[in-house]
Amino acid sequence: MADDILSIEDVATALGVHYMTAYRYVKRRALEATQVNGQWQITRADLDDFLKRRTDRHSKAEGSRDARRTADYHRDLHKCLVDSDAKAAFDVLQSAIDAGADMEEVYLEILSPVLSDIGASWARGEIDISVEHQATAVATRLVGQLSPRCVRRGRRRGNVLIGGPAGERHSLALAMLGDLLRLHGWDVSDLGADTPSNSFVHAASSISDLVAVGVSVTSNESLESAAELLSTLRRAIGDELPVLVGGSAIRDFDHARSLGADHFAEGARGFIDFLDSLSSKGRKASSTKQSADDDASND
Ligand code: B12
Repeated sequence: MADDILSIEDVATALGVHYMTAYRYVKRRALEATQVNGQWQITRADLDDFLKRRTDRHSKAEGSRDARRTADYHRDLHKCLVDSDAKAAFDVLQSAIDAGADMEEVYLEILSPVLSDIGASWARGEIDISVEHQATAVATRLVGQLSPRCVRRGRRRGNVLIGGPAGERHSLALAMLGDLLRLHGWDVSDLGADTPSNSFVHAASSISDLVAVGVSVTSNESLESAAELLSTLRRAIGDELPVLVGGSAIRDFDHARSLGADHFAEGARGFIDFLDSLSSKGRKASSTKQSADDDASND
């Protein structure tokens, strides 16, 4: 490639980010790129332009963030959840949004870490289980209030089915995951936690235009039922449709494989990247088919 034409790998190296992150900038059209013989190419000028816009955006957001940092939101939200004060908790998130946080940041960088801290305090015996339950009830209300904001207008990209295996009780993780996928243009059917395997199969067989299935495992207690669900799904729906396993109880790809999954993704962002890579493969396949059809009709 000429010096001023870069590949996604070059861009990832220049920005110091993972390949998939650079790929996501291209897919979201945040970074201009053109596809030549199936390879993405980025001009150095477009990369410079991307960097400039990013710096401008950051300084604008920093300036308008009324001097409150993420750590302050954590501290305030933590207090509201532990005090079971739903109204004040919502106000904390609203002020983060007013200061420029998007829904992905609110869920992944504010609400989730606070829930994690509360879970850790419970595990260390510092707070009673009743406090954790009340905090969870408030968090559930917050997600209910914020969920309608997790929409993306425009062309729908396909359906994704998510749910937890039998015995799994962490439905809030699924609710947040569903919202984050919706933000990226996917239609999501969320079966919630604790879904019997045959209900999963029923849903997977009845949803049209299904692109992938995600099995969410948060508790070690449901690893066994997750393995059972994965093998039931595989038998019932074949191996065409990708079935991913993820969630905070799944350590890595090898762990996912040991449960019988073919795919693993890390966190909601990993799921989003996985779906993006599927849709780009689909487009590549259909454009290859289109050129094959064109060649055939020219013969
Ligand atoms: C709220 C909560 C509960 C609530 C759940 C309520 C509800 N409706 O969801 C209640 C009180 C019911 C509960 C029960 C239990 N809990 Co609990 N709980 C939590 C807590 C505090 C928050 C969970 C949460 O919602 N996090 C926020 C979400 C958004 O984050 P997340 O889970 O990481 O999910 C994200 C990603 O992982 C990803 N993702 C999720 N699914 C998938 C799927 C795919 C395919 C992909 C790609 C990505 C993906 O997307 C999500 C959005 O970003 C956590 C603490 C923590 N560290 O998370 C403990 C925690 C998860 N619980 C724990 C435990 C031990 C339990 C209990 C066993 C306690 C008990 N003895 O009864 C039980 C139930 C077990 C069961 N069988 O399910 C442990 C789990 C340890 C483990 N790995 O086994 C934790 C970590 C607490 C701790 N520090 O010990 N819990």
